Amino acid sequence: MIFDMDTETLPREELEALQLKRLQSLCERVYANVAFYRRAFDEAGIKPGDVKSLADLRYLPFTEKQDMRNHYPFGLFAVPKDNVVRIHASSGTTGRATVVGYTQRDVNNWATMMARSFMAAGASRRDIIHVAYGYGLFTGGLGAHYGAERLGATTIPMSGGSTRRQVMLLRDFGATVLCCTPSYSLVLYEAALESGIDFKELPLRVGVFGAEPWTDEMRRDIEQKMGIKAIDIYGLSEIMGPGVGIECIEAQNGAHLQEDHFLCEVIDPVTKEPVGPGEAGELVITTLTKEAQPLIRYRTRDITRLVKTPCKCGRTFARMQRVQGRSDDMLIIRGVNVFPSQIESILLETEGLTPHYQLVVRREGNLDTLSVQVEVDEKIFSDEIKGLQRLENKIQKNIKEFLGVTTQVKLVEPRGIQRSEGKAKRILDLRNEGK
Ligand code: DLL
Repeated sequence: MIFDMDTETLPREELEALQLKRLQSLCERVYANVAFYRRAFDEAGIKPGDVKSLADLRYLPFTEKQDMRNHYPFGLFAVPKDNVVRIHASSGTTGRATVVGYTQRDVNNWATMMARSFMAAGASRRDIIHVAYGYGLFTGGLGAHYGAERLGATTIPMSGGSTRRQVMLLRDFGATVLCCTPSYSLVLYEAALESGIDFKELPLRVGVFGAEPWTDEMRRDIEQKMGIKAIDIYGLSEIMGPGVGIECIEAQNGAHLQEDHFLCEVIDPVTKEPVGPGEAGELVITTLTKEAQPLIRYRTRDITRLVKTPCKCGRTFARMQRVQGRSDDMLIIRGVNVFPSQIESILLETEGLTPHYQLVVRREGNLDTLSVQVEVDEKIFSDEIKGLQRLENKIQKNIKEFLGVTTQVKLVEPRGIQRSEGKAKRILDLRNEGK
């Protein structure tokens, strides 16, 4: 089923006409109301009236995370502060937090986009939606919450943490849809097993999982263990929060981007020029309808590809392929570029390994080295040492063969890798610690 049938299936020419109209009005708005953009347009020698077609987008200035930090906290608002009804912020482990503001209309649009997303994931008002994304400044919890209510579903505002209690309530309330990070779904699964609860016997049928990169191999593992359909949801706080894009349950093949609200491009992160159709690069998003804090050509750092071919669900919105990783997370190991997700795919194809892993990067002399720590399952763990060493060598060889990087693989006992209640920390970077 489709929540906004007319909009989500708009023929592409009509969609593009709508996007152009919205882009033109956006340019007028930011030029008139945001000093940062007025200056950026002036420096680029562009006036809002110069935007005559969507192809003119490429002449507009980019916005980077650093620009948001430089104007911390409210310097990029395009409306008076009194019109802002909500603030979110991303934690920012390094540097200042990135702040995002919303007007009432922004919050309403977001709720609608999340309701669309739930419906694309196969949910309806008859569902019980358990929201285990964190509530607070993080956009996951409240974003999913408002969308679930807009859909008319029964919403459980669980937030993250208290894992054992979550599992009990999942069972007792009979949740049919679970929202959390893919890595946390596995933590819930383990906790359930320990409490003698089998997810396959619960009414749960869909997981709406995102906020961190994950692979199709990880999806298969989750679906098979939990007996659910696992749907990929994409979003980022700077642009809105969860629901910028979501896979449909019919195809489970790339997240449909909400193109009536977001204009999406893929660029080469080095030359900053658009890549060819279907090629991989950095996703860049322009918010077409955001009032409080609109952004022009925001560089997400997420590496993906856009697919515009028709989808069997009937939606015409383009699909972004799974995020390969953030350009910031790309490791360069002895000259070879590698994303954690590529290692994850190889690990999960190997029998006896669990989806719990961490990559440790160190510096030796001038070179970065990578060690892969991955948990084995109970069965393998009871093997003799020789067997474990053989397995380590086999994984090392596979990684070398498929990705061309030399790694050191270390098998870890079951539960030896730290669990997270939100985004999993896949990379432990010890390069600056002199180790
Ligand atoms: O993670 C918003 C969100 C909440 C999305 C719940 C989905 C579900 P931030 O904390 O600002 O916002 O982090 C955004 O997380 O730029 C990506 O690098 C990554 N990310 C988000 N969703 C996915 C996904 C939320 N489905 C950053 N696949 C983004 C891969 C994702 N990476």
